[in-house]
Amino acid sequence: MKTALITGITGQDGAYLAELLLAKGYVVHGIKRRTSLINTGRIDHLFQDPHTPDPRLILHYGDMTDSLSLVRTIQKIQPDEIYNLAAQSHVAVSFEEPEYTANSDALGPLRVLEAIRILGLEKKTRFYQASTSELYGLVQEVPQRETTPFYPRSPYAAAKLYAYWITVNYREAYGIYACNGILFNHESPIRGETFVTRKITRALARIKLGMQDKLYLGNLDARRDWGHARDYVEAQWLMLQQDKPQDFVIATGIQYSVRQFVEAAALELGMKLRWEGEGVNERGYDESGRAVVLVDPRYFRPTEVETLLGDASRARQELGWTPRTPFAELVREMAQADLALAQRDRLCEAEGFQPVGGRE
Ligand code: NDP
Ligand code: GDR
Repeated sequence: MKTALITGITGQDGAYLAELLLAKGYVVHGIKRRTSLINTGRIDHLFQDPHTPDPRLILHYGDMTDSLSLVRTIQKIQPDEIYNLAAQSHVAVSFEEPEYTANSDALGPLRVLEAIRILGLEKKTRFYQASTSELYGLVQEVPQRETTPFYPRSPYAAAKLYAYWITVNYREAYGIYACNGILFNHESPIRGETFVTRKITRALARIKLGMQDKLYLGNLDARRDWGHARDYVEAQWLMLQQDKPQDFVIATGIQYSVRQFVEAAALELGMKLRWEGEGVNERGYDESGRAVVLVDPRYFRPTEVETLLGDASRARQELGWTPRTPFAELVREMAQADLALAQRDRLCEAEGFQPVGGRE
């Protein structure tokens, strides 16, 4: 029975990966940070009472900015595999919190790699680093593959660039089985609510039910290669099962604009959106002429990544990995899940209860 440690287990990918590894028979440990409200909602369905004998999902308090907690947990668990998913993962927020982003996203992975070394686990523990298509930033080649030069465009991407290279360096310097998954955007019904796809499906569902009247977005022309998180965590696992460690691009090879995502979600929810004009004044109107989608420059980024498109040929050839969920299915799953949540919230409100959740 293999033992895995997932940092960032309470996040989108952490939840899908924990589910996958438990299904494969792993003992799964996760690091969660202290928060003032319990935030294990995404993994509650996997919860195992720690009082039962030999639970297979065990959570530990820790933080990517706290070396001691990382060393202590890794020493205790002696994991076969570490999936380093924890990060301040919001690109726009990284412009507001650049130092914290560097601490958690750049130095965090260094701390984990150094813990493997300090504890003498170089030959035992395999390491996965959650690298990102944001590394390509101002793109130098289309589509982007493992050999495409990087050009980061945010404090987040710059921090992830350090993490990418420190992973390569510890592989070469100390012989650690360490690899980077260069994952393009991947989404799901449990995507954080302030990433654009989830923001769109959540808002349109609420607009449809009359619980909200507007959706403010930033750059509608940004293009992304969007896949499903469920498919992408499988690639993370596959990367740690090979004979030799390598870095892989994980992507669908198809891109859509933010505007196209809005249109696909509206179609799925049976809402007709009419687009008018060009540029920042552009608005979407519903059938009765009500403005629904508006551009708010507050959501523009100081430096933007306009377009990303991945080529996952190496993953297909060497890992046998291909994405399974087409774009329309991803949008459908997200829109229907958010419609169900909006219906629940509306029922709560009608009965005089405050729905759970917060606001951006
Ligand atoms: P999420 O934002 O959903 O999850 C991030 C996780 O990291 C959460 O569990 C969060 O905890 C935890 N975390 C954040 N800061 C710290 C810290 N200082 N110490 C400990 N834990 C921390 O991200 P995703 O699941 O979407 O992404 C997983 C990883 O993959 C991230 O590193 C992200 O940068 C990277 N990535 C994501 C892509 C995507 O499209 N989803 C694409 C490419 C890379 P909490 O729940 O308390 O906030
Ligand atoms: P991204 O995802 O920055 O690609 O990072 P996000 O969904 O935040 O933005 C995608 C694109 O949409 C544009 N956009 C908006 N974005 C947000 N969040 N809110 C808006 O209102 C809005 N309007 C337009 C953005 O400008 C951008 O061009 C995600 C994260 O998961 C990272 O951690 C990961 O590394 C990359 O994907 C790959």
